[in-house]
Amino acid sequence: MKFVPKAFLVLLSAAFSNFSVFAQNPTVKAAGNVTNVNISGQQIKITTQYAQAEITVYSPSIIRVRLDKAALQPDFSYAVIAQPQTTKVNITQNAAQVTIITDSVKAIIGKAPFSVSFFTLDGKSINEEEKGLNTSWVNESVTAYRKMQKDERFIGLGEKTGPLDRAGNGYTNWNTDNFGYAVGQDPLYSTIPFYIGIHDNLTYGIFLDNTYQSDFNFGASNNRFSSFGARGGEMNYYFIYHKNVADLISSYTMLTGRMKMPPLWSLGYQQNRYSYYPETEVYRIAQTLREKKIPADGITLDIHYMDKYKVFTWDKQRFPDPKGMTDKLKQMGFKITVIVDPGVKEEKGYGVYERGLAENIFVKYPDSTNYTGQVWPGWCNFPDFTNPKGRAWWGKEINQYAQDGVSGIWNDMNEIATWGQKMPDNILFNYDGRIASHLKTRDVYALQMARASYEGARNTMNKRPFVLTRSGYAGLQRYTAIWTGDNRSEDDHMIAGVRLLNSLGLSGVAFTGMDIGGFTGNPTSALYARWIQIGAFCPYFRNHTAVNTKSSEPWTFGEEVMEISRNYINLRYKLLPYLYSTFYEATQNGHPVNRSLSIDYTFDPKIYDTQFQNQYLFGSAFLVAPFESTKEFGKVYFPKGKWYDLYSDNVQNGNQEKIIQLSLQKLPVYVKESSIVPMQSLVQTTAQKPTDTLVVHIYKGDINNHFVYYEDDGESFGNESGNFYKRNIEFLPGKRSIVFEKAEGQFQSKFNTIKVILHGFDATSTLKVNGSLSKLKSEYVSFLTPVSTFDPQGFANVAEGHDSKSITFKNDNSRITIGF
Ligand code: NBV
Repeated sequence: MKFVPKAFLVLLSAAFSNFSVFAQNPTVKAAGNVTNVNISGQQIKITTQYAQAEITVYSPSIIRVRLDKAALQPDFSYAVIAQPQTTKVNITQNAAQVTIITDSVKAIIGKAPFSVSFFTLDGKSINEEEKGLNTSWVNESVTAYRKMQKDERFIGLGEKTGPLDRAGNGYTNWNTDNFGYAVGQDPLYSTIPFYIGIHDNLTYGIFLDNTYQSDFNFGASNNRFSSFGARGGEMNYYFIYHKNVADLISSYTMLTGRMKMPPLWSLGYQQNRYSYYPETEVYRIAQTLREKKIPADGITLDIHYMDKYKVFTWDKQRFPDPKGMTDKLKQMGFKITVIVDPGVKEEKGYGVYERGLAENIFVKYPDSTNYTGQVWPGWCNFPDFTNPKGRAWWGKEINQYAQDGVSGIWNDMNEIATWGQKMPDNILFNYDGRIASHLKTRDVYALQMARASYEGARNTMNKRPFVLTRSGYAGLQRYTAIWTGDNRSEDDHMIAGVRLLNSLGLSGVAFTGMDIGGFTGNPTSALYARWIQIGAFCPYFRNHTAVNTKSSEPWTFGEEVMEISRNYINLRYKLLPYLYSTFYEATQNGHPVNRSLSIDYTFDPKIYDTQFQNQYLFGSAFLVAPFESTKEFGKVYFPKGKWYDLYSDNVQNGNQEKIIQLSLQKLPVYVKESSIVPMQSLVQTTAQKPTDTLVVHIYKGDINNHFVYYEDDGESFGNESGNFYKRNIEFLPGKRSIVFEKAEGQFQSKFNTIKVILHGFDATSTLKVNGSLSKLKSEYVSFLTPVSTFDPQGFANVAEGHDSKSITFKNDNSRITIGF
């Protein structure tokens, strides 16, 4: 053996075997031991040997942890809008630890070395520091290592591909343009660093609010820890503890905000392609939709409407009179959404560019020259949306669209995407007065663009704007809907898309969509039909396809596919009262519209099975089982409870799997027992009034249920000051009653009559409305329209309906009790 100096051996063993000197490791640095603790109300400031920390109680269920090698910087977040709530909390300390106890959770801050772990009040471990690894830095990169719990599952993290249960996988957040992405690609377009951990009948959430490139490791290639971290900035996370996933989403959206009521028209069917032009083509699409009786509310204009792709302009050859066109389309019941890209062409005399230069709002190199990158219009400058002046300038430019009668703004390419897909690290952003590099700003750029679009549109359009974005960051739900970018016309993309929307829903974003039919390539007729069916059960329902692909309107795949498409779009329109109320719920508690089964059936291992992980609830009532269009049979898992087949009313008991025969004409959809589903008559556009009867379907079951029915004018901001109609509807099997509580709000419902349709009730039941006996009527119920123009054996069967009972009464807004 060669001679090794003793001192060196001592050092080596200190670095690798003795964790207490871990902090002195020259490559991996940690906080070291606590040297000072300062408790003030709900906040604790801590100094350690090598770091500073701040722990703040935000609510009984939310505790925030900040940690940095240097002193903590002034606090600032683009995502979090909540302030800490005054919370009853007990903070004590001894030589070894500081203990924080709220009404919901206990946090223990270890002193030697500094560590943070969370426990239930009765001492069960929820989420703990992984001893020895702790939170540490490698250069500027900071990572929190948490102990991997037995059989721990991980869900959420926003727009991430992969399985519902993310255990065993790792992910990166770095907003990226991904034309025709692979089905398992990571990262995609947007960043939501919030995930939910599940183990031992416990659920918790972690939101890492750090806008640098971030990384999450849920046990990929290791069985020791899960970790989250970022390539710069401070360790800044919110730990949330609740007994169920739904409450975790509520607390997360309490922090990062909830969506506002969308315009009703944006929930209707949207027809889109890259690109419809000139205006006669737009009229042709609108007219054909009407002629073929395919309900629709929106047409979206992609980049070819612009003059040489210059944002805030129109190609005057193709669209000589934008206002005239939007007016005419409005008369036909259509609203126009236009695409906007952040790149502003560098061109003398182009007003938008000149005004941007004058306001000095473009992103800059450190030598104060504007950064120039190439995209659709050629060489462009990029507005700094993290500069309040930049957002205000953009907002004013939106006024042009408002004047032109545009109703929606579709924010594309905002990752930022440029040709070559490489932006220099050193370009500088205002970051609301805190000058930051591209490394810190990239992942929030799109959020701030969506904000500028929302605020600009809100100020200039006088009506609720519809805003859509491709990229974003945590909190995007406050301003915008999101779609999942350039998917492919392939079966596995359709199914993966469902999981993307479900994951976004777990991460606080309710208003989500994917390109129905697929963006790149051409779908088969069967795939198109299946995708439209699924689209009818997605929050944002837009058909879209790339340039140079086949036409992709519902009528281009033959008569049968058109019938199928129409049937499901019809159903979507009839479901609007249910859907609009479900969106209202999202505005109140952040719960998504597309609900992964992990929300309600968190501890049922079956729902994570790859065979069943794509199933979801659309709102509270509908269990959707999406299958590839190529399959003839599919296996559905019915979670606990009873489930009605939407089409036949046959009842299926839960806690079991069932193989079903699939058909092109029918998407497997089931209704949960005790569900309350308000519906309306068919309309061709939300601009058309339905008949004045609200039809409320009640599915008999053994569990209590309630549904908040919500209505307003669908377009103004009056709802924000009480101009709405809200009514709690309860199904109480124990009391054998259905209760319509007194209506609340100043808005007069458009429905003068209420018809209750009873599913699964005894045909002989007698009903008492407010105590007096009422006669039930027979009712034939079919959710799909019977069609007999072709293939009577196949398709007509799909309209299979069933007999039910109904009762009708006047909607006088008073409390009504129906006894059965
Ligand atoms: O603006 C054209 C497309 C648009 O249709 C698509 O939806 C976006 O995701 N856009 C991307 C630009 C690049 C397409 C290759």
